[in-house]
Amino acid sequence: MAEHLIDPGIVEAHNRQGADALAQDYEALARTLSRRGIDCEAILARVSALEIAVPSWGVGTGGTRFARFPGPGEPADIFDKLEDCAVIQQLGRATPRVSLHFPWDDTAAMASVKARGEELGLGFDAVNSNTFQDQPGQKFSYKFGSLSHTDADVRAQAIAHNIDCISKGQALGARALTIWLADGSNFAGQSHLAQAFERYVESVRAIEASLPDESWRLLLEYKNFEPAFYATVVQDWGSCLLAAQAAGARAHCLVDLGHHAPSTNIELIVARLIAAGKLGGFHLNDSRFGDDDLDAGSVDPFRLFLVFNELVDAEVREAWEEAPALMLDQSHNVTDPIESLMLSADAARRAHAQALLVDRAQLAGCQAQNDAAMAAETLRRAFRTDVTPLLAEARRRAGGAIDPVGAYRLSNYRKTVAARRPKSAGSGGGIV
Ligand code: RM4
Ligand code: MN
Ligand code: MN
Repeated sequence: MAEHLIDPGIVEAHNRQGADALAQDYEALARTLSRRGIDCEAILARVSALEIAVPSWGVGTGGTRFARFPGPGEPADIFDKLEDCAVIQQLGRATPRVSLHFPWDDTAAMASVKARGEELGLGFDAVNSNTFQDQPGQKFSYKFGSLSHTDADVRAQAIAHNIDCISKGQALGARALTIWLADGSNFAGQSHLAQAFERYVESVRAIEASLPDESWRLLLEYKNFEPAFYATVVQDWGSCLLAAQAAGARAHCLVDLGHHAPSTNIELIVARLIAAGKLGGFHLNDSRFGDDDLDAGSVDPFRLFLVFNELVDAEVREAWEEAPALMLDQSHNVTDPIESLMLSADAARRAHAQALLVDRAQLAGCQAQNDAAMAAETLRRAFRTDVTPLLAEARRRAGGAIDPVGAYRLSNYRKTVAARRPKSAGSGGGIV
């Protein structure tokens, strides 16, 4: 039995208030779906099984490059972060695992992190390495790159850090390492475009070879720009796919929704990576411009739905051996991170539910007949279905809150932790 940080009595009382309305709304939805030949209970079972990992770095207040405005009761270390993640899971019941970032989550008490997770009912998802910042006492600087650096000693240091992350992940029971590489250049001619990529591939090949066993995966991110603005070594899904193919069977691509130019057709990229057998996972978030790291589905829920539509389609076609891992990756500046992460997990489940409602036979028929209008309408019909009662019912049955944000606010959790956690300092900007 997991330790509950929010008094279950508060959640129960709050649920009692919403129970009648939910029962009526769920029944109405079940009737609507049944008219469309869909069993609401079957969709509920599928949605309840969808698990999304929470990023440890997401529970702190991030910021922009210009400033960070800390919130009250921010987590000071990984143990505080686990508590916040446990609250997200207690109320939302969609996020049973946490994704750690090293060295941000390093602690002298590393051995007890797993045990604390277990007490709180949390497991561990992909671990993340960090060669985009220099750490105190580090021998070589990453100012001019890490895994793709011109100097073999710097590359060796970055590879060793990644291997260290793998062993930390092993101790936690994780089964994947995610690498986001900041390497790139700011001036034409600064870096040899082909050779930098070759060096990166050689480095990730060494890391893939260090994975403990066949169950492990190496997840490679790509990002179109930033912090390098002229050329980024792994700037797009094509580069990422080339690297994953060269690095070995356990290397896969990770699609961070925020790592594309505006208006990029991300669901098409998803379809291509599935076809190549190299879609390893997602960092879900939303954006208007680039790596904005806004709450998933907050700007463009239809795009999130279209991504999940590709995933459901691939599953129906049995297009993969292992489903891609779903993780959130976001940064908060003006919201309480706990609320934002609960809402993002809910948005992912909503998109999944809507995608499960797509009439695939009808869609295939429209496509075969080149009936563009009805094909689009088939998708929109699923997207327009309000599955809110289904998501709430899934949480209620799993012991969570019908309305997680409402229950969270009622609990005064943030105020309680603010009283005992040290006040976090503001800063001149930074990502997390
Ligand atoms: C990057 C990338 C990585 C994350 C860092 C914090 O933009 O998305 O996944 O580790 O941010
Ligand atoms: Mn990411
Ligand atoms: Mn990012």
